[in-house]
Order: sequence, then C-alpha cells, then structure tokens
Amino acid sequence: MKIRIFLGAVAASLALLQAGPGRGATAQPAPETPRVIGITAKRFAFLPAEIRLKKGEPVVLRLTTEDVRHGLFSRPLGINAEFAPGQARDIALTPSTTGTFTVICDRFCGSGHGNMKISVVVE
Ligand SMILES: [Cu+2]
Repeated sequence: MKIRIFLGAVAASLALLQAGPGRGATAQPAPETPRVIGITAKRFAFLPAEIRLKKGEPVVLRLTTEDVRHGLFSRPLGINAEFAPGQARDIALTPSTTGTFTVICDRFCGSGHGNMKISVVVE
C-alpha cells in the first residue's frame, strides 16, 4: 500500500512537470485537485495502517467503514470525524507540520477499540 501511495505521488509529480508552462501556452490556473487517500475502518484496525503525506500538500481522506460507526481523531492534525457504514466521509487535510502522528478511533467500537489507530507520517 505504501508503494502504491508512493507511485501515486510520483505520477502526480510527473503530471505536474508535464503540465508546466509550455511554449506559447496561455497561463491557465491549474485546478488544485487534492490527492484522495482511502482509509477503511473495520473492528479493530484501519487499512492502511500507515499513510505518508507531505507538509503543505492538500489531501482528502476518504473514510469508509465495513462494520460499525468509527471515529478518526488527532488533535495536532486537526482531525475529528465520525463515519458510519454505507456512506464515505471526506476529510480535507493540509498538514502544516512534519512528524509522525498517531490518529485514533475515538468512537468506542468494541473490545479492541483501544488499539485501533493509524500512523500518519508527514514528511
Ligand atoms: Cu473504535
């Protein structure tokens, strides 16, 4: 999964390079389409268990759950969301500090709830 995210980032960078101002091109504002990162919750884990982001890069975390209602919470990243089965929840995020952040499920979902976390690495 890490490799897929990394390849996605490489592809996005190449696309950006190719989309640079060409000869005779008129200046057109490039639409800022944030990278979408899918996160699936299921008692008692998030998949993937780790995501890697870049400081200052806007992304959308698309949260889905395969069983019950879960939460996603991190004070330093400013994330506080709940999401229910049957509907994806999109969270816009632009990390402003580098570091490794542990993001937890803050909605009690059963006996393994306390270990339900995802590691967000901001480089
Ligand atoms: Cu939980």
